[in-house]
Amino acid sequence: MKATEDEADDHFLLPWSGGALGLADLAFVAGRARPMIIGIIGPANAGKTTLLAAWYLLLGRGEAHPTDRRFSGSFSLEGWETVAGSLRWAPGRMPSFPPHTTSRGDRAPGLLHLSFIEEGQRRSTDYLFTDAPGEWFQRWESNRDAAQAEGARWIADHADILLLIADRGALAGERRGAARGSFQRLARRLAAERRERPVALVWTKADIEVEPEMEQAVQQSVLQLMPDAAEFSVSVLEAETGWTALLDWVLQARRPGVVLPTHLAKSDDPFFLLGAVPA
Ligand SMILES: Nc1nc2c(ncn2[C@@H]2O[C@H](COP(=O)(O)OP(=O)(O)OP(=O)(O)O)[C@@H](O)[C@H]2O)c(=O)[nH]1
Ligand SMILES: [Mg+2]
Repeated sequence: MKATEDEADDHFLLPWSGGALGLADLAFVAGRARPMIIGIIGPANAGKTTLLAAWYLLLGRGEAHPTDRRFSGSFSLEGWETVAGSLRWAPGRMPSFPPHTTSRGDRAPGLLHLSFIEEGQRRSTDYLFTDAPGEWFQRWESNRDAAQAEGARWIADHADILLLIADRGALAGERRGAARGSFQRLARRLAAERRERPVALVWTKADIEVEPEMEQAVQQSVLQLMPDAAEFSVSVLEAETGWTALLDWVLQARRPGVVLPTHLAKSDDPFFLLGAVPA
């Protein structure tokens, strides 16, 4: 991936190190304008980290071409390399996958940063993608206030765009009944928490066949509660699946017109420093 010269000044000459960003780094990214936060919500093993890794690799290889936008830098290249390191796949061949995301008792997700510049614009827009362990959402789906679901609550509170992951592997597997029940609880929780934010149902592992009744039940559980939800399917075994379409949708989604009260900037939560910066 290569940034333009302008953007290189902007991004790459900063003395930045480290992997994914943490909460304390948010104010730094938000120095330009409030970034868009993309919350990736799904159970353990659903393919959330793989989704991020695949985007990074496809962008790096020039195989994902978001409409009217160019990649223009990242503050978390090391973090991207860490998630993508094991996913160097060739079309049609089973890749090795990123390791399970561990929570280490964290209270907020790892954040991976990308910025894109829209054609004809001078300023780029920052995007932060959450990479959170599925266990957080499995606690949160049945109890919003569950202990050790703090990170899931953080995402539900702060994300601007929400991706709800449906794992075709789990929904086709031996424990598919339990996987469906768990997905439906998660969809209900998300519907209760989403406010007007854009939501997409994202089927991962599209190479795996799911019974049509199962597919319909899952789809319905989302559409009944969130009729405006978009829908995408992706698979790392099929590079031509919806990777670019989903990325396009994310990059074009707009946050609902919420104006954060400025007194939030005095909060102890570093996220609210973002409220102090005009979008
Ligand atoms: N068949 C198939 N398997 C996939 C695909 N993507 C991911 N997987 C499998 O799903 C597993 C879990 O993927 P991850 O991306 O680690 O899942 P995660 O949602 O980040 O999981 P946690 O970090 O545990 O919450 C991988 O190790 C692969 O075995 C895919 O496109 N097709
Ligand atoms: Mg993960």
